[in-house]
Amino acid sequence: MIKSRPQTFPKNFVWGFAAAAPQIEGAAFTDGKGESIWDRMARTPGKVHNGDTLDVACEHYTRYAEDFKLMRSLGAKHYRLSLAWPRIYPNGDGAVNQKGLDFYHRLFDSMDKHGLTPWVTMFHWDLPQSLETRFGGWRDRRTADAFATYADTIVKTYGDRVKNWITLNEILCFTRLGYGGHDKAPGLSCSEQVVNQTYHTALLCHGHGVRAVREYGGKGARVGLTDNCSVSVPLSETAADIAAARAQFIHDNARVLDPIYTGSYGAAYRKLVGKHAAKFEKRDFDLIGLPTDFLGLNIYTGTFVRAGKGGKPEQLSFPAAYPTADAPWLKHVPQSLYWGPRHVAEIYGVKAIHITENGAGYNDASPVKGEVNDLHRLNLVRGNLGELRRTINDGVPVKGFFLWSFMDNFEWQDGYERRFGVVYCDFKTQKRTPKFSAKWYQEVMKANALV
Ligand code: PNW
Repeated sequence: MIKSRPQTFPKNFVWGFAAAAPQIEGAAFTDGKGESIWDRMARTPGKVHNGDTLDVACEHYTRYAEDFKLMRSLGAKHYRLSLAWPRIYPNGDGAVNQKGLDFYHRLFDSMDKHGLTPWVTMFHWDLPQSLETRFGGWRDRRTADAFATYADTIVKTYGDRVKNWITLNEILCFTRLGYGGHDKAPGLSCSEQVVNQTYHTALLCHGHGVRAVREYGGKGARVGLTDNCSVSVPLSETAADIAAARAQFIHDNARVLDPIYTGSYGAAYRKLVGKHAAKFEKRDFDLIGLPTDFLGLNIYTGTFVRAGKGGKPEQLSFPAAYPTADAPWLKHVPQSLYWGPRHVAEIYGVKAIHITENGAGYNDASPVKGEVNDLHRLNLVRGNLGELRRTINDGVPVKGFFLWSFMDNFEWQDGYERRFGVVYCDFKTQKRTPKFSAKWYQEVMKANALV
């Protein structure tokens, strides 16, 4: 008999689920919540698949207790969620909405009751529409001033019960993909200089988030950014291709990770943006470069890089037959979970990394006899976790993994068709059905090992 060796993860490894307020809460205009740029976008014809809105979503606003019960029954002890800025400041700044603050008190009470530790993202794309209308949203630093007040408020209000803070989710997605002619809200096509300016406003907000946690977070508070860095994977794990992938990584991530970890716009940034650089004030970097406690990485995919002539990095395109999820950008590249963490540890000296999202988007079929067979998702995540374990075993400091997502939800421009949950959500009846992947992930968390 051959006995398999347990493929264990480190002691105290953080296992959990991830989700975000606008994608699950619904109640888009309840209890004084203000309109977000996504509420507006969803009402703009042709912008969101099927004309789907965020109005109802998973009704998590009223069903959170049963959701936490299910989450806990699956064995999770950690949950990454976001707070809705327009619930707390309906106009982004000005008067605070007490009913919004009260909702998250109830939510944290319930999490506490179910033994779930919160990891709170301050901002997950739902910018108050009023800031877009009055200031031009991320194009203008008055949005960072408003964020500073919002961050102070939430850290002061919840700091005694929330110890893990994430400032922003995926700067690229709400800056370039919102203002640079792509498919995220507010759906604008601005100049390259303006796009770089939106990044700069976001970096300022990140800095304010860190500052707020240092000032008001209390004992044991930790803070970091969640970034969806572009992950370059060496075509072969040879010295030349590894060096090329590393050079590509530095180049591709010079708008976000470089300024945060070096405290300036350095050579990599200037080379990347050329004459379209953001305007900034020197003191901005006192905020942007504030030390953080961990880095969150959302990694779903990567690109292959090889060493070309003279070692020059060459990014390879994906052939049509390359295995891909129903989300067309989600190419199956399990090694991205190895190389993403390794690059940030080697290049920026990051000492603690959390995978704050990983998962797979498919147009799953509805339950049959109470079961959802999603072997495609299960096997993809399993392959990813194998590579994550390999990077940990090589000495890369990965401390946690949050599966995206707990249940199917509003998948931005793809509406409700594209499902990322391990729990199936029937959006007509709001019935939740754990898929095969949920039951498998339950065993992984229980064993603290790949099973
Ligand atoms: C993330 N890409 O978005 C977000 O944080 C989630 O809110 C979202 O639901 C999830 O991943 C699935 O899409 C991404 O094009 C969107 O590479 C696009 C990309 C990556 C992440």
